[in-house]
Amino acid sequence: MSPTPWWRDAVIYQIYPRSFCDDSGDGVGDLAGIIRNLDHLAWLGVDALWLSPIYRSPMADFGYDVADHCDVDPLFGDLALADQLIEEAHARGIRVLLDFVPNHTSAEHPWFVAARSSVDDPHRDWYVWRDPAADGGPPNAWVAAFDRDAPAWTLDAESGQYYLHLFLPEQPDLDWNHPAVELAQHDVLRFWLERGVDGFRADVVHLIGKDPALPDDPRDHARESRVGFHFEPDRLLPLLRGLRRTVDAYDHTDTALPGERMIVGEVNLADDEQIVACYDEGRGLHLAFNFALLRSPFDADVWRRTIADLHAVYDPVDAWPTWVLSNHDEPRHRTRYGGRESRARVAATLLLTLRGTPFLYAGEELGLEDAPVDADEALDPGGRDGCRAPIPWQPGGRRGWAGIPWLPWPPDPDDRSVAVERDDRDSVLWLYRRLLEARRASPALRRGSLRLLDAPSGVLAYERACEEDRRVVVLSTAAEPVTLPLEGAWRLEVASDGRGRGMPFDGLIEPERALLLVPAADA
Ligand code: TEU
Repeated sequence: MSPTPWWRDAVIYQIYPRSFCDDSGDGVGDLAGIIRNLDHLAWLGVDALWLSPIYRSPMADFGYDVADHCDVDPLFGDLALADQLIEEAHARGIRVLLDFVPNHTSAEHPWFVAARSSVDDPHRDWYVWRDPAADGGPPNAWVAAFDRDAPAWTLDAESGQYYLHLFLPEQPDLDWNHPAVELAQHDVLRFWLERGVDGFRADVVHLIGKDPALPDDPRDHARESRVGFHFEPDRLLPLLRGLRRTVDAYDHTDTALPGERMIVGEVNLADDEQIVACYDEGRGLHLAFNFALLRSPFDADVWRRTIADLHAVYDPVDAWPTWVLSNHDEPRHRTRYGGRESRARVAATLLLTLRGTPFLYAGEELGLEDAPVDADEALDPGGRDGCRAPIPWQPGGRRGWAGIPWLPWPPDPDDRSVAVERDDRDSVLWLYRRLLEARRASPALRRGSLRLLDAPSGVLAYERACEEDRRVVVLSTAAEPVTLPLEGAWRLEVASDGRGRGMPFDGLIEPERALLLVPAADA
């Protein structure tokens, strides 16, 4: 692996295809809608895209219930459009990651249809089947995500056995203890690697290592979805090494953007040690999601502890961190912060200046909030519609969508549209563009060290350094202005509120403001 593979320097932008842009007129975002807006993403300055699933699916979990891993659902387009998207993104210097869903398939996947057809079918053991417990109920006490009152098991009347599903009954878990499952899923990776994708985001990849005994949960996790704590390294790490070998075998193969392929694992664990174990000192995942910022309040002191704790675990084994504020599963961070745009701007400055690979979620660069979706209009079984509202591209009418979108618009869709914010140099969109530009221009921000600086409560300050290149970030979540004297003379390179660019830093940090500082001599 080269000393600085692209994915250590990159800013990766998540697209939830259904909600990005509709070109076909059916009100659901599609691949043509993404292709149509690649120039905007190049203008913004992102380095890679991660597309949530685009495969054939009954859409019980909006694509995370895959019925054919090697075909594009007609809602999104077809394989030719997928090839065109990869080619046109590469032509703009943008890499493409697809979502790899290893832990489960759709109940309508041919593998499960065969498995369910007979206890003797060769595919039967590709899934997790167990006889009922002595009382006739589910084999153990595991509960499913989305509905903690529902067991993670469904009885198949035909065979009298239960099958496991850590998510919906429409999403039966594959059994990765069966070699044929591992082989089949590696074929899926090769199918897309051959088409030139640059890597994968691996959905709940920590769940594929399962002890066949399927032990009951420890008492302190009773009635809690295992997604948040399931970790069986003895079975998981060998599987991750296998995935790594398959992906690395395609490094530097012929594509417009030669270089490493990579896997970023969605490891929904909260324990830094467990997450780092999945990197396995370079033999496992290239990257893993760290959801600490996504789960923390708008609080400089919490962020400081989070950063210090993470680097104490990651740095000794050179595990390269990731950082993320929002995704398609959680309320958008601006909504989490009470709707205050100033807070979202501060968080964006933090996200794009920390040591590690930042992930953006489409729409955060516009300062979008969650769309209000009434319970009786909810479509998602996980209650996540609000953060999946359609992206407004221009003011008025259908806002750049060919059809009427599948979900309500987010608040202020005209003022928050791409076209309006592109014309407003003080917009959130321009803040993201400036931060991405500053990051790209600074080896310190892309790959430098991070040193936390002394600061009063409510203020976070850190220095990034790489050889001669240095930056300092200071931010405040405090309610009152704070003075923070710094060694040396510094100037504002980027301010979260857009004010004072190029001005000397006088040591004053105002509430809900973040400053990216460059040495005065360099400014
Ligand atoms: O998410 C796993 C996961 O942790 C979420 O289900 C989370 O627990 C829940 O959304 C909290 O609200 C991945 C995908 O990101 C998610 O969209 C899928 O629904 C899920 O796996 C199953 O594939």
